[in-house]
Amino acid sequence: MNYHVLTLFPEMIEQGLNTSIIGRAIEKGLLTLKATNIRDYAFNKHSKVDDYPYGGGAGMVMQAEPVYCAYEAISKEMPKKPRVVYMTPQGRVFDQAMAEELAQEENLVFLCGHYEGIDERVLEEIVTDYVSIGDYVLTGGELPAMVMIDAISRMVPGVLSNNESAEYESFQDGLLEYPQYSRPEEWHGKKVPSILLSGHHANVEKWRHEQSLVRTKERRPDLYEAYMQKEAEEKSKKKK
Ligand code: 6GU
Repeated sequence: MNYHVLTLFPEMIEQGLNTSIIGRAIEKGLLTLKATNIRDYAFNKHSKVDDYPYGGGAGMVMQAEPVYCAYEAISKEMPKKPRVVYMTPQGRVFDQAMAEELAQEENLVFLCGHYEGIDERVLEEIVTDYVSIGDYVLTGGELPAMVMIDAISRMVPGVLSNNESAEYESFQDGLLEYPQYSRPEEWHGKKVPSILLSGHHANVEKWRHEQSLVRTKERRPDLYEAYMQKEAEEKSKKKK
């Protein structure tokens, strides 16, 4: 997987993703990450990349040409036109299924806007996917791009160790993860559930699944409903 981020703050991307699991995957050559400064493609001597919005209003708009030239410079190196993800609160909300789908791509371009946004005309020409990370407003697209890169990278083969990618995880089957415990057996008067000390693997699995259900129902009733619906559908399919 090769990530290309078009941004006014390349150091933010590079600094944010060079540690821990993602940093290790880059070192191993499983991922590449290149942040391109849109300002390097400004066409005036002051390296200005924004201007006032036509029609008036608050703030500044990122101009089309520098964004387009930055995109052209990186995409001409690629064998086919890449998916270009524009980070915007007006996009489809990012989720695990989208992370899994995007992890199949060879190249991914993330376009990060600032100010009041980017001139619509260049978006029409280069953007393939409009994506939001949730219903709140951020000052720029860099943090969302980093969030997406982290979630997508986990789905790239080899990035997680076998241990880390162990089958049971939040969202793997649409349920939240069960609670985890480590030593000591008793802490602040609280004991580890005795079933986890029993060594009875099947009972442990059953308990964890029940805990996942209880937790999902309590904390994410929306996911719980979807899970129950899916279960019911699968049961009725089997009957037929
Ligand atoms: Cl993807 N970008 C920006 N700028 N703000 C956001 C967002 C994205 N998702 C939620 N808020």
